[in-house]
Amino acid sequence: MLNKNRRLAALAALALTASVALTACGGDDGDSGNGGGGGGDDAAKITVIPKNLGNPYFEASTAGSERAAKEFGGTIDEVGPGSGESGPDTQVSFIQTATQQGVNALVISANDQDALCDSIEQAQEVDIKVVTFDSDTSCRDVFVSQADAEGIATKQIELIADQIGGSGEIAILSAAANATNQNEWIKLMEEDLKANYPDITLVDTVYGDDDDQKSFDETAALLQAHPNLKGIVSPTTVGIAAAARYLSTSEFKGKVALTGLGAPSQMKTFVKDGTVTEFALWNPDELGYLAAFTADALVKGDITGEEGDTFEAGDLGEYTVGADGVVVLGDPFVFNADNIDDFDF
Ligand code: RAM
Repeated sequence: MLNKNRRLAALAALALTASVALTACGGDDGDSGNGGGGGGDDAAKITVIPKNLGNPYFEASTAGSERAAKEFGGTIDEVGPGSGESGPDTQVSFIQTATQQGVNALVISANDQDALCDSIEQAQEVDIKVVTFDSDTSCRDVFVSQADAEGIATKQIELIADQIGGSGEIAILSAAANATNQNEWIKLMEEDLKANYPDITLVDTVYGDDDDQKSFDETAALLQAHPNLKGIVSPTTVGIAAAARYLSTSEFKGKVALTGLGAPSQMKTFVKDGTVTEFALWNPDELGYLAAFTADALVKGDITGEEGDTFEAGDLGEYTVGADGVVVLGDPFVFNADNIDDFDF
């Protein structure tokens, strides 16, 4: 079965190489100039489905996917649920429509681990390649992970532990209760706390659904419910920005620590005004860039998603598919007052 797939993939790769060679002979100068990438009939058509639209994090990742598509000569179409719509099956209809349209690949940050699988499997049945990025499902060809999940979790606990002096009550303000990525990080953060930080107590975990207003309100409620709270960890760019906005004009500014995963462009003000000292993230533009190159490699048959498969991802260089079909972008990065001006995503 695998061999057959490999043979088919090899044939597809040959056919594509031939067609690329023909296109090249046609004298195209390589710059299609149409924002979502160029490409002729053989160009990979990729539909990108973020968790929701209107989130600067996914605007950056989609920009990265578009940049990649321009380089490899494919097209990107971004569709997805509206801002703050993070329910388990909010992405199903977009997967079904893209399948009917006969795209070559889907690149999805999943709102739920399992709820998308029927529609994803229907897409795979008609040979659409499925890449998840940022937030995984239990069904896909490859998951492009932003960083090692354990590293993401322990980095956030290390940051909050430092900021509260190693002891006291903390709470987590997460995204949606069904989010695969946040739930995995939360589980790993809980384990790290138990094993390594006996003096820190996690008193509450609340969900802002990656909706700015809900995250803001949940922050206010947390502070009211836990008068001894010393810190908040928010492993979502939407949550941490909303929590920072709340804290920055409240009596808790500088008294209750806040860290987690933030986009530097959204956090700059709050680092400068002393609400937040340090937080972490990776580059979402690079994540989208790598996810699109991964989809293209699957479509071309350069990889099948098996451990050990290697492919070139433009400027980022060569990547290898690891165990369970996971490709890891790199390590998380810590932002603070010394470096935040150097970043614009
Ligand atoms: C939000 C989303 C995304 C997550 C980042 C850190 O933008 O929940 O899935 O990876 O935060």
